[in-house]
Amino acid sequence: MLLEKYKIDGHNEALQKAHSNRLAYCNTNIENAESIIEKLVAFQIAIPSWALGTGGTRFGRFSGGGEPRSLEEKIEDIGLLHALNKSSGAISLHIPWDIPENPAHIKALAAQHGLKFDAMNSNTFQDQPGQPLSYKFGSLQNVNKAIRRQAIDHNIEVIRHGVELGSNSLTVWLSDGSCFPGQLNFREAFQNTLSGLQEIYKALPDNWKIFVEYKAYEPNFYSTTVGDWGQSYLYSSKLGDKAYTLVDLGHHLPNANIEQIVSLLLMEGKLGGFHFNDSKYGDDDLTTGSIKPYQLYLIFNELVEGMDARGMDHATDLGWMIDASHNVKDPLEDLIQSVEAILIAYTQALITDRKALQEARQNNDVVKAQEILQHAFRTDVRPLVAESRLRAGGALDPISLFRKEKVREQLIKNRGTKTVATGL
Ligand SMILES: [Mn+2]
Repeated sequence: MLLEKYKIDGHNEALQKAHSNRLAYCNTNIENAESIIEKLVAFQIAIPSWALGTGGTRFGRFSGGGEPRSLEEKIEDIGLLHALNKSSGAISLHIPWDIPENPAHIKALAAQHGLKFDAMNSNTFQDQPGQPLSYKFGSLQNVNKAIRRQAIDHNIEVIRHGVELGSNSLTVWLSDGSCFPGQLNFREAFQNTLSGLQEIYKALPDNWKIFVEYKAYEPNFYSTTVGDWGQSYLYSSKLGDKAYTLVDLGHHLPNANIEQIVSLLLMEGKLGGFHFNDSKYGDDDLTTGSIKPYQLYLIFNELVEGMDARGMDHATDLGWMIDASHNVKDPLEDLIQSVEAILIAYTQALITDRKALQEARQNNDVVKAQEILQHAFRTDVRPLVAESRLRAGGALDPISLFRKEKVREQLIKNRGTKTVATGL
């Protein structure tokens, strides 16, 4: 289904007066509001194809109905999302869940919805039907050369699909590791993984990047072969200039200082991409900003500061993606919430008074430094985010419009109540 422009316009007209009042008040406290709005309009967050259904659980899945049944319907859903918020103009595909049978058609369909193809994701953490060799004991790290070869070939095939769609990056997340002491020789697992990644790296087109994603634990509970940012950095450094570390917010041990990790990776020019989500305990894949919004702000504060220090373009020089999905919300409403939380944290980072912060640091004025950060975090910047949506042609209040237009009810009518989208 499509959300007609006149419906968005009607919704915005009804809310315009109240919005203008809030925006005027907001602007009295923010000096560079215009340039912030421009940056927000440019900032796009890729939506993963696996976030459009309920899931994110290792146990039961409870479909909310109307889930997309095909890649075409996934693109349609992200198109709906993008029509509402104008900040979700990219899709991140997972192979083999979303193999494009007819790439030219898929590319054209995405373009109709204003969507680009962001990073491609390979999958060597599951066995697929008909797959000759099993990844039970790992893929690129495997002691068996033929299994390593199969995993390498799969990644090269993912690159090929991505080239056909106009993507220019590959995200590799490996579940490789061990569940018990003694199971693996750590060095051998590292070396096997490195040489596999080197072969995949060789298959990258010139303008491509490879993102090496790390994760502390799960599904392996004793060791993970790309287990933290240091290990990812080691692989990406050894691979070369096209290789970068990817930070997934849920892939750290509890209480890790993610903002510091981000800062140092940026300093070294090795931060490539980002997976947004939130968590209370582990890799919970909850809605971004739902549990620790202050941490999200602190991360964005380092991102903005570190990118500015290197003269990077906020919108294009890192891969911004959501990686979340769960069982109890409408997936599209959930994604609207995640994108909003990301844009709020980004805006708060943009209004942070860096000059004053630098002065406070220079004077070892710890109280002042904290005041500066918390002032930005406690500023209600939602009117600026809404204004950027309005200017880009989106809805002032996407969730209320989604509900008023009964989008989910229509999707259920078209697709049925029992549909289940591919994903975890
Ligand atoms: Mn991830």
